[in-house]
Parts: sequence; C-alpha cells; structure tokens
Amino acid sequence: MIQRTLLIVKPDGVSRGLVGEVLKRVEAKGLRITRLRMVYPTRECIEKLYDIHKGKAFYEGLVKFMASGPIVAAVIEGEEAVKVVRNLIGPTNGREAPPGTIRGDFSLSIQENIVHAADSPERAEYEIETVFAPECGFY
Ligand code: FUP
Repeated sequence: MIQRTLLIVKPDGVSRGLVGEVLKRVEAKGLRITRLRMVYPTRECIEKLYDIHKGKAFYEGLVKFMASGPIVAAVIEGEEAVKVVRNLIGPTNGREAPPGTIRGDFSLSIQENIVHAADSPERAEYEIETVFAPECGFY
C-alpha cells in the first residue's frame, strides 16, 4: 500500500552536514521525496509536534533541542513508507541502533539522534500539517 510519511533531519543532523546523506538514503531505497522544507521552528511548533511526549522526563530537553536550530522536514512517499522509513532510521538510541541505519551510523545519543520519523500514517498526517504550517517558523 502506498503511504506517505514525515521525516525530519534534526538540528544536530543539519549542523553536522548530514542532510544530503539522509535524503540520499531515502532516494536510494526507492522512496520519493514529495515535499521539503527547511525551517527554524518555534517552541510552539515543536510542542505541537511532540504533544504525545508532554509530561515525560525528557520532554523539556527534547523541545529545547529541537527548537535550537534549523531542521529539514521531508514528506516521503512509497510502498509502506511509514515502516520502511522507520527501518531506515533505526531504533531511538544511537548506541544501540544497528550499523546500516541512519542512527546506527551517525549517532551515539538518545536525544541527538539525527532524524525523526512518524510512527503511523495518522501521526504522519498530523506531523506534516504541523511542520509545513507557515507559522511553524521562519527560513
Ligand atoms: P523515536 O520514535 O525513535 O524518535 O523515539 P520516541 O518517540 O520514543 O522519542 C522521541 C524523541 O524523544 C527521541 F528521538 C529522542 C527523545 N528521547 C529522549 O531524549 N530520551 C528518551 O529517553 C526517549 C526519547
């Protein structure tokens, strides 16, 4: 089934110059990039993006980190795109993510783990709406 999902290169991925590397892997897999936006997000936009994590111990640090610099958001389309992109990025903790995954190859951190990807088609629609809204930020 053709799906669309949201992939974000986080501030650490952008500042480390990994935007091209991440997008290259998505395209090499055979998925299509159908929208792209670089945005320096407001705190409000990130709070909306991560609404499901509100109240958790790592929430404040996560929001501050995600609003600390520009991010690159991409809408990705293809067969089972949600699962395929989750597999490309790997598990949350970069130290445990297997080599060959984006996090496994480029991160040693749980928080600064280069990328975010939606975990369901419903979340993908919500997150795309959030991050591509003009008021998400500037750039
Ligand atoms: P993931 O879907 O793999 O991005 O992971 P989660 O939805 O569980 O967490 C979202 C983000 O919160 C992670 F990318 C990083 C951050 N996080 C922490 O900083 N500490 C934690 O213990 C768990 C998550």
